[in-house]
Amino acid sequence: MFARCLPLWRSSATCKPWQLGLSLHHGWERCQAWSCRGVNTTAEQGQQVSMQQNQVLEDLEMPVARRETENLFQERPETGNQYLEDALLRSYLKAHLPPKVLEEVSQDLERFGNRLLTEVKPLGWECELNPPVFRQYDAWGQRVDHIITCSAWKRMKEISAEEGLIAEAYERRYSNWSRVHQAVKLYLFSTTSGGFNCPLAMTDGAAKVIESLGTPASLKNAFDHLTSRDPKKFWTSGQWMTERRGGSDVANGTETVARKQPDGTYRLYGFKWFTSAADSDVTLTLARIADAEGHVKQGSSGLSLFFLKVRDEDKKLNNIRVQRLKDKLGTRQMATAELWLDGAEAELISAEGRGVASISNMLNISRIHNVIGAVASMRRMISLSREYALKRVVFGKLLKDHPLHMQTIARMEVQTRGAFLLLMEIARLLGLAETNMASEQDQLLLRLLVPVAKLYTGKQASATVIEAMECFGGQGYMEDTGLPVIVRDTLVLSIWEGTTNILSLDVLRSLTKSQGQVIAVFFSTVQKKIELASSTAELEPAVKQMQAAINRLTQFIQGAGSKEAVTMELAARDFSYSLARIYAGALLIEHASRPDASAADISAARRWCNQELCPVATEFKNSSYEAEESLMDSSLVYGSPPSTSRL
Ligand code: UCC
Repeated sequence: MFARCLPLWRSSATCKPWQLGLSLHHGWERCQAWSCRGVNTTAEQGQQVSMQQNQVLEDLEMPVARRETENLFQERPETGNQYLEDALLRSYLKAHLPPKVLEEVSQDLERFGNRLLTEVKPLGWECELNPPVFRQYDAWGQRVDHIITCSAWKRMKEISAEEGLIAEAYERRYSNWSRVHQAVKLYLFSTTSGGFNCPLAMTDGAAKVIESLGTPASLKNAFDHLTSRDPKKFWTSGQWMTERRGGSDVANGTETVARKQPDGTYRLYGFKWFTSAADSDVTLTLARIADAEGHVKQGSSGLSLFFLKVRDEDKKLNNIRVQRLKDKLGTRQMATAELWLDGAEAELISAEGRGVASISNMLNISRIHNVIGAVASMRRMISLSREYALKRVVFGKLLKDHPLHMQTIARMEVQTRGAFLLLMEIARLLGLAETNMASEQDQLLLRLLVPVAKLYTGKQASATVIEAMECFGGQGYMEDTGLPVIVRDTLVLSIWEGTTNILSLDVLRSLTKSQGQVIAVFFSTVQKKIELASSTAELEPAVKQMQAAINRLTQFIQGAGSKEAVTMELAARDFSYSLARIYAGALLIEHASRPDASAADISAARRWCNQELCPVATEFKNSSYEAEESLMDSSLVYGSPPSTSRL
């Protein structure tokens, strides 16, 4: 059938009435008549062709010589209120929030959606056009190290405070639902924020660390600033973790030394190689405390956590020198700098040697923000693609009437739905944990799902935004459409806050630390969620696929348990992907089991479950994690058995 269709479809595709000298509408009808049923537009769909499309087609009918210009004119895809246009988001909130909370939150989100459209979006573009500038010396040769940001960036900071983008999570006016409310606002804000989502991620992380330390008196003022709704009072925080020796192996790469002062404060000396949002007011950072002889302890247990203000009351840098701004592929709106700490005054805020464990509270929050950014980018690109498909005419019909094009967007939609529900699940669990309503199981699940979701959605987002860019043809590649900005800014999501492999190892860390309890909770939760589908016949195939995946995952875990530790390390990535796909599948099934679930909800769950849900079991069966295969990995990379001296 397909083979028969193809030449006909191709002839339809190349049917250009103006070239044939036919009346356009007759030519159009002929194209229609040639088309294959189910592949091309039906007569009924043809009637829906808008006035706008007719206009486009009439323009094309005009002989070239009479056209004023031969430029390519296309309609700009315009989206409306992001909250109102997001059916999945609205149905999620409706399904989960208590009615009173839903009413208030919906009103806030609708209002915020309008503000994003009218006020924030143009500011975001201004941030892109006016990236930060570094001025090292003033006109008279004085070293000043000024990072100059544009007015729109400053306005983003004020708007973030006014909207309570951090405050919402700490005021907890909606109790355990406050985190969901905050996450949704950040999700809506993300792609129009002009990169301001980055400082917000770290600000939230810093507030979380301070709160988890019991908000000590010395940090109360900082906490109030970080969680303020007053634009004049609101502070943002940095997170200075990366040094010259790299950003992953923090335990061995951190060289910064902290020297204790007679008044009990510390002075930090070292070089921070990658400090995002370097214009922030305060920061958290790691350093090794030197003893009386100046010796420091190496490794993770030598690291402690410090809080410091970047500038003093007179706006002078706190014994910090800016070496240069980083020249990044994306997130260019935001100043990332290399900084020398040359005696920066700091306060020790963790127990000595507990730096990594203490900053992990910040990492987990900024990783959740990373998930927010990933889902937001996917949703934004799909919204724009969807809108464009309603306007763009190719081969005689709107893109939306090309089934292959719709299939492409629908596949992205399924991925985005899975990612979105993962995000909401994490926000829900975090909200429970922060209001003492989380069971031990909830807390374990949260610990597991943060790295799982971060690593998985980061990859999904990169793939999705690139696919979506293609939906605009060459226009998607044009800088001034704004689409490449979203693509660039998305590509970092699988890198910062821990790369995919580092996060996969963190998944293993959560297993080891809980002595396997996290995985038991994972299985029981997934099982409960898919049982909800028992009365929805259309979900039966999806449930079967999930059940099979769960069995395969169980077999893998049992099988891997009898192997050397290297097996789990080699399997970490595939294992994490399996957890992500199975858990997102369970969430999609849960969402599709609601009495008022739509056909699209059911279809999304079914389609999600059609993919390979448990890649780790397949690769285990292929012996991919055996020692010989590991050696072969190196041979494939280097062309011959690797010499130990070179590696
Ligand atoms: O800073 C960066 C850019 C900022 C921009 C942010 C913008 C985000 C915007 C998003 C919006 C769109 S990038 C910096 C990125 N760097 C990282 O993410 C670090 C990656 N490396 C790791 O995560 C490593 O795996 C380390 C640093 C955690 C490994 O350190 P250790 O010391 O070798 O690991 P240990 O010994 O396993 O862990 C030390 C302690 C343990 O606790 P105890 O001692 O009680 O057993 C661990 O359980 O820390 C605990 N721990 C954790 N706890 C480690 N990780 C975690 C965790 N994730 N959650 C809870």
